Amino acid sequence: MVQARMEQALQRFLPGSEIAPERLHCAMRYAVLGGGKRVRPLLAFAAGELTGADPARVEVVAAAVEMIHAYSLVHDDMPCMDNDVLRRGKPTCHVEFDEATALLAGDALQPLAFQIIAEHAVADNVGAQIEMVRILAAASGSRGMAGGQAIDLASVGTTLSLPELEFMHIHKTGALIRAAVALGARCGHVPETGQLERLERYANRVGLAFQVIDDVLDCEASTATLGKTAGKDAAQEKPTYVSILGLARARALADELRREAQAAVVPFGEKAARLRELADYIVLRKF
Ligand code: GRG
Repeated sequence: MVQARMEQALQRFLPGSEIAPERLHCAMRYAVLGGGKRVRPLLAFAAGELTGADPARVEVVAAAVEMIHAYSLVHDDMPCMDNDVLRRGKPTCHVEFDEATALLAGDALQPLAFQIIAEHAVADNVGAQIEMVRILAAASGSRGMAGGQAIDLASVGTTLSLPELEFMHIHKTGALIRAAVALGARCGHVPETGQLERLERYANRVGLAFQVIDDVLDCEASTATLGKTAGKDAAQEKPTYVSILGLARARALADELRREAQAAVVPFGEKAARLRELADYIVLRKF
């Protein structure tokens, strides 16, 4: 099972809590281990299945993506951003430790992601491996996730059009999801251009569907089910798919995105079965 395998891999890649500086390493482990749906690793493994990738390679890139994801959650939860106290059913990192330690834990998780990709042979040649580092860097930076977060912070209390909302989420949530698929696939036989385009279309639709459902669940699910504070978007006057479309149309949009994602990988046949299943999971999930 991918989740169990990832837990073991992440345990291994993260510095032990007995290694100095112990408090920082404890905070990094706290942020990454023992929680989370591991959606991005699941996507990386499914994309790797499509290209016949060695799971030992996929494990490395999936762990790297998950470290970037965990760092983003730690920073997002801090008082200067979303200011939340609950994440994955536990106190957020800055509540459990302190703000400076949480900031540093995020800061240290980010380079560790690139370090593990650099230290393991995840591709057949150095050029392909550097390209994988580039993909993760671009997805995380100002024209990827961090840029999307900046747009998100600036949008509080404003109204966004649907295309503006989509632009924000293609960056904030979508960039790392697309990177997970791209990196997982590149651990195997590098797909031809047409195949890569299909995979990118799949990842783009799944990334948006993930966010639409995140917005829906923020309205419909409880804090206990989500393991994070529910109802925050409305309380903070954030523009969301639900605030723009309403619940029913937001769900319908997620379903349309799911069907588009699945259609994009039909030509791959059985090799894409896991990717199609994950599109279902992302839209039908309850938390
Ligand atoms: C601080 C640079 C920086 C970026 C933060 C990802 C992000 C950007 C903020 C998280 C806040 C949020 C609600 C984002 C929308 C969707 C999302 C990424 C949810 C959390 O991801 P899940 O559901 O979390 O995969 P788990 O805990 O399951 O890993």
